[in-house]
Amino acid sequence: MLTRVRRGWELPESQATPESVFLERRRLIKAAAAGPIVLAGAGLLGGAARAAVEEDPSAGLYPFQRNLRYRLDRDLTDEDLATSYTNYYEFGSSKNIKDKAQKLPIRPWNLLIDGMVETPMEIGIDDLLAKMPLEERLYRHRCVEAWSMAVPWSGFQMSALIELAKPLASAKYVKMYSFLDPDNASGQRARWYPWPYIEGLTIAEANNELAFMGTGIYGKPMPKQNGAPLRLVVPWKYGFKSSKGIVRFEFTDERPVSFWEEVQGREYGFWANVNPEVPHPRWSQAEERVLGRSDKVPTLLYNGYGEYVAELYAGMEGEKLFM
Ligand SMILES: Nc1nc2c(c(=O)[nH]1)N[C@H]1C(S)=C(S)[C@@H](COP(=O)(O)O)O[C@H]1N2
Ligand SMILES: [Mo]
Repeated sequence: MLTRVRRGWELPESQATPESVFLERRRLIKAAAAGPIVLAGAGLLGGAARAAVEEDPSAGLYPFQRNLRYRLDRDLTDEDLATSYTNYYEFGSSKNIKDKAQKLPIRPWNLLIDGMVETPMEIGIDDLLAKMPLEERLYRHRCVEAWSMAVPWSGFQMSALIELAKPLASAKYVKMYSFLDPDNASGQRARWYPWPYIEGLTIAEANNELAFMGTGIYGKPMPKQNGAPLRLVVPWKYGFKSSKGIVRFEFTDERPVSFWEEVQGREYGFWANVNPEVPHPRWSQAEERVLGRSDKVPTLLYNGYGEYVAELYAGMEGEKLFM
């Protein structure tokens, strides 16, 4: 009989018990012990392996300790699927952009934090990682195209970044800019799109405990096709709000117009909260196709995260909260 030891992030949620935390810790300790040997050995590695180590100096930080507060109601999506069926229009409009995305250089990667903040700053991704409270979270992800997945994200709570940025009291929104690099991102040579990709949240949304900055997935650094080295993860909103390849956080008192809102404002709005009862103008949002499964499951209001976020929208009935 073939048996295989599952790693922590492969455990279905039903098995994510305190025991898995213990096993996770043991694995972390082992990984830490192995760390220096791996690094010392890097000098002996062949060119390709050495290049991999050099390109992502954060690799040794993974995996992060899982935060068990965030639970799933379904199994994790297969890693190969979640990292090969991806939306990233900077590299084209198909789901199969994995190879093209490898062209994007992700070091050095500097983040600009500016606008209505106490002191604007520029910080390299690795310096930022060193300052942030790193953890792993299991979240559902619901694309506006009615497919969904459930994945372990590595990263940090966005509120820690807001705290570092120190926005002024007058700032109401954080506007996120993704990279602009048409030489390496073939999709950005399509001039009819308003590059760079822009998204935004209210400061209250960004400070909600669910708002997460993703730096990795499945216990490893983020693959380029999933938005390395830094992406947003806001699981109660349609997937397009979760910008990949972010380079700038601008604090502002003006509501940002997001990429898809500018492309097609009749179909995509600023809030984009998940709601099965509000159809997209061209299709129903009542159900979703779970990647890797053939059946469909009902979509939940706020993608099932209402207990965390519904209060953010109290008294906003006039707004188009669900598109
Ligand atoms: N910069 C950028 N971010 C993006 C997109 C994009 O095209 N460009 N696509 C969005 C959409 S529509 C979805 S569903 C998610 C997909 O994330 P995944 O490929 O990691 O599943 O990324 C979002 N972030
Ligand atoms: Mo999406």
